[in-house]
Amino acid sequence: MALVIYGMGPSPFVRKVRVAFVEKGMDYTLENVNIFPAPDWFKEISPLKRIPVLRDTDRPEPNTIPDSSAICAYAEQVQPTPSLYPADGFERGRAAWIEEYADTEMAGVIGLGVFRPVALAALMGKDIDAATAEKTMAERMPAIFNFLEAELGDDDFLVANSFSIADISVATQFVNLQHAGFKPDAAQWPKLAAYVARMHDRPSFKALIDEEAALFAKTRAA
Ligand SMILES: N[C@@H](CCC(=O)N[C@@H](CS)C(=O)NCC(=O)O)C(=O)O
Repeated sequence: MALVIYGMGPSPFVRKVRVAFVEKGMDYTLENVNIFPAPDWFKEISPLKRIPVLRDTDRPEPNTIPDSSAICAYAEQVQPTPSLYPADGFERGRAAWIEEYADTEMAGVIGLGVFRPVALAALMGKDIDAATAEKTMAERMPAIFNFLEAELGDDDFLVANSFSIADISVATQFVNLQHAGFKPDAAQWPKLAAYVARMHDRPSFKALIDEEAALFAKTRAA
């Protein structure tokens, strides 16, 4: 199987798919696509003009799947082990809920309120809007941190106390927060802060975080 992921490194959704593939030991090639604006050929395989899109070149066309959740579900089917979805039906539903929470609520608040005004602005050579990021951290992020701290309880992972798509989906959003220079305060959210550090220490995340940190450092130095 030859798998191509179309996307850009700093996208949390592209990272989510790349981490899932690495955790499953699946090889892939990343093909960079700049979506600002999306080229015409890309719009044909991504009607919502969003990244990531997967192409399985071993299949006849149409051989593409857009959307990180759809791509990860496909990966689970073609490479069932290690599984990233709880075996128990109810827990699988919980994992899907946490994935959705990360992909909508966290991505919206972190993406628009923190990552874009600070890290993406720097990457694109635009003025940094630190005030918007600080306001989001003060007014919007505490509810997210509170929710995740409570969900974790005394467990190491978010659902069924084992590593799953829920952890990948949440932890990838925290990478974008970190690129903007923010993380949960360990004094206020100790379990969440330790959890995020643990997730980002997994080889699958660490390799990408290091790769992306170099990109942001290069931009700052330019
Ligand atoms: N639900 C989609 C969201 C993907 C998404 O929003 N990607 C962003 C980049 S992080 C994008 O392509 N934005 C371009 C746009 O909205 O025009 C997924 O899970 O893949």
